[in-house]
Amino acid sequence: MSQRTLVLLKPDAVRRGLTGEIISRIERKAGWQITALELRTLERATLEQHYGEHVGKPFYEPLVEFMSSGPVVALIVEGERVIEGVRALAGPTDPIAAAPGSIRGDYGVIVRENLIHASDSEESAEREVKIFFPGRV
Ligand code: RTP
Ligand code: MG
Repeated sequence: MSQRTLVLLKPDAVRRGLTGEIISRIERKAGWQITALELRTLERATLEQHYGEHVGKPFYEPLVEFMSSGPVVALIVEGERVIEGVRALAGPTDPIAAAPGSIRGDYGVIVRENLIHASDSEESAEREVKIFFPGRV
Protein backbone atom coordinates (compact mmCIF):
# COMPACT_ATOMS: atom_id res chain seq x y z
CA MET A 1 0.00 0.00 0.00
CA SER A 2 1.65 3.23 -1.13
CA GLN A 3 1.41 6.05 1.39
CA ARG A 4 3.06 9.36 2.23
CA THR A 5 4.31 10.60 5.57
CA LEU A 6 5.58 13.88 7.00
CA VAL A 7 9.00 13.64 8.63
CA LEU A 8 10.80 16.31 10.67
CA LEU A 9 14.47 16.05 11.55
CA LYS A 10 14.36 17.98 14.81
CA PRO A 11 16.76 20.83 15.79
CA ASP A 12 19.00 18.41 17.74
CA ALA A 13 19.55 16.33 14.58
CA VAL A 14 20.51 19.46 12.59
CA ARG A 15 22.79 20.81 15.38
CA ARG A 16 24.55 17.48 15.78
CA GLY A 17 25.14 17.00 12.05
CA LEU A 18 23.00 13.86 11.88
CA THR A 19 20.61 14.83 9.07
CA GLY A 20 22.65 13.12 6.35
CA GLU A 21 22.88 9.92 8.37
CA ILE A 22 19.14 9.88 9.08
CA ILE A 23 18.17 10.72 5.50
CA SER A 24 20.48 7.92 4.28
CA ARG A 25 18.60 5.40 6.37
CA ILE A 26 15.34 6.52 4.78
CA GLU A 27 16.80 6.61 1.26
CA ARG A 28 18.30 3.12 1.54
CA LYS A 29 14.88 1.60 2.03
CA ALA A 30 13.83 0.07 -1.30
CA GLY A 31 10.62 1.48 -2.69
CA TRP A 32 10.65 4.73 -0.69
CA GLN A 33 11.17 8.13 -2.24
CA ILE A 34 11.75 11.60 -0.81
CA THR A 35 9.36 13.90 -2.68
CA ALA A 36 9.90 17.14 -0.71
CA LEU A 37 12.74 18.42 1.50
CA GLU A 38 13.28 21.79 3.13
CA LEU A 39 15.40 23.32 5.91
CA ARG A 40 13.26 25.72 7.91
CA THR A 41 12.99 27.39 11.34
CA LEU A 42 9.48 26.83 12.68
CA GLU A 43 7.18 29.52 14.08
CA ARG A 44 5.24 28.88 17.29
CA ALA A 45 1.96 29.05 15.34
CA THR A 46 3.09 26.24 13.03
CA LEU A 47 4.11 24.13 16.01
CA GLU A 48 0.83 24.76 17.77
CA GLN A 49 -0.98 23.38 14.72
CA HIS A 50 1.38 20.47 14.36
CA TYR A 51 1.38 19.49 18.05
CA GLY A 52 -2.26 20.48 18.71
CA GLU A 53 -2.97 17.14 20.43
CA HIS A 54 -0.36 18.01 23.09
CA VAL A 55 -1.45 21.59 23.93
CA GLY A 56 -1.85 21.87 27.72
CA LYS A 57 0.32 18.87 28.57
CA PRO A 58 3.28 19.52 30.91
CA PHE A 59 5.83 18.80 28.17
CA TYR A 60 4.14 21.06 25.58
CA GLU A 61 5.90 24.39 26.35
CA PRO A 62 9.42 22.92 26.56
CA LEU A 63 8.66 20.96 23.39
CA VAL A 64 7.71 24.11 21.44
CA GLU A 65 10.73 25.92 22.89
CA PHE A 66 13.00 23.11 21.69
CA MET A 67 11.34 22.69 18.29
CA SER A 68 11.76 26.41 17.54
CA SER A 69 15.34 26.59 18.86
CA GLY A 70 16.91 26.09 15.43
CA PRO A 71 16.13 24.88 11.94
CA VAL A 72 14.50 21.53 11.22
CA VAL A 73 14.52 19.53 8.00
CA ALA A 74 10.97 18.79 6.81
CA LEU A 75 10.44 15.97 4.33
CA ILE A 76 7.66 14.15 2.59
CA VAL A 77 8.50 10.48 2.09
CA GLU A 78 6.36 8.30 -0.14
CA GLY A 79 6.23 4.54 -0.62
CA GLU A 80 5.14 1.17 0.56
CA ARG A 81 3.78 1.26 4.15
CA VAL A 82 6.00 4.26 4.78
CA ILE A 83 3.99 5.58 7.78
CA GLU A 84 4.57 2.48 9.89
CA GLY A 85 8.02 2.06 8.33
CA VAL A 86 9.53 5.41 9.31
CA ARG A 87 8.05 5.07 12.83
CA ALA A 88 9.84 1.71 13.05
CA LEU A 89 13.14 3.22 11.82
CA ALA A 90 12.76 5.99 14.44
CA GLY A 91 12.00 3.70 17.41
CA PRO A 92 9.91 4.54 20.49
CA THR A 93 9.52 8.14 21.76
CA ASP A 94 11.88 7.61 24.71
CA PRO A 95 15.37 6.95 23.29
CA ILE A 96 16.36 4.92 26.34
CA ALA A 97 13.60 2.46 25.48
CA ALA A 98 14.60 2.43 21.80
CA ALA A 99 16.61 -0.53 20.50
CA PRO A 100 20.09 -0.09 19.03
CA GLY A 101 19.73 0.06 15.25
CA SER A 102 16.83 2.51 15.46
CA ILE A 103 17.52 6.22 14.97
CA ARG A 104 16.45 7.18 18.49
CA GLY A 105 18.15 4.07 19.94
CA ASP A 106 21.46 4.89 18.26
CA TYR A 107 21.57 8.67 18.79
CA GLY A 108 18.99 9.76 21.36
CA VAL A 109 19.47 10.34 25.08
CA ILE A 110 16.56 12.39 26.41
CA VAL A 111 12.88 12.04 25.54
CA ARG A 112 12.31 15.55 24.19
CA GLU A 113 15.40 15.66 21.97
CA ASN A 114 14.64 12.48 20.11
CA LEU A 115 15.85 13.56 16.66
CA ILE A 116 12.91 12.76 14.41
CA HIS A 117 9.16 13.15 14.04
CA ALA A 118 7.12 10.93 11.72
CA SER A 119 3.34 10.97 11.18
CA ASP A 120 1.55 8.27 13.18
CA SER A 121 -1.44 7.54 10.85
CA GLU A 122 -2.78 8.35 7.39
CA GLU A 123 -5.00 11.08 8.88
CA SER A 124 -2.04 12.66 10.70
CA ALA A 125 0.10 12.43 7.57
CA GLU A 126 -2.45 14.28 5.42
CA ARG A 127 -2.98 16.92 8.13
CA GLU A 128 0.76 17.43 8.65
CA VAL A 129 1.66 17.52 4.93
CA LYS A 130 -0.82 20.41 4.58
CA ILE A 131 0.83 22.28 7.48
CA PHE A 132 4.39 22.00 6.18
CA PHE A 133 3.86 21.84 2.41
CA PRO A 134 0.57 23.67 1.79
CA GLY A 135 1.15 23.70 -1.98
CA ARG A 136 0.99 19.88 -2.18
CA VAL A 137 -2.17 18.21 -3.36
P1 RTP B 1 6.59 12.77 17.36
O1 RTP B 1 5.15 13.20 17.47
O2 RTP B 1 7.56 13.92 17.51
O3 RTP B 1 6.84 11.96 16.13
O4 RTP B 1 6.93 11.76 18.55
P2 RTP B 1 6.03 10.62 19.15
O5 RTP B 1 4.78 10.45 18.35
O6 RTP B 1 6.93 9.45 19.33
O7 RTP B 1 5.70 11.22 20.58
P3 RTP B 1 4.47 12.12 21.06
O8 RTP B 1 3.83 11.43 22.21
O9 RTP B 1 3.60 12.55 19.92
O10 RTP B 1 5.22 13.38 21.66
C1 RTP B 1 5.68 14.41 20.80
C2 RTP B 1 7.07 14.81 21.19
O11 RTP B 1 7.03 15.48 22.45
C3 RTP B 1 8.24 15.23 23.17
N1 RTP B 1 7.90 14.63 24.44
N2 RTP B 1 8.43 14.99 25.56
N3 RTP B 1 7.61 13.53 28.77
C4 RTP B 1 8.24 14.33 27.94
O12 RTP B 1 9.09 15.12 28.29
C5 RTP B 1 7.88 14.24 26.51
N4 RTP B 1 6.99 13.41 26.00
C6 RTP B 1 7.00 13.67 24.66
C7 RTP B 1 9.10 14.33 22.30
O13 RTP B 1 9.94 15.16 21.49
C8 RTP B 1 8.05 13.65 21.43
O14 RTP B 1 8.62 13.15 20.24
MG1 MG C 1 3.44 12.06 17.89
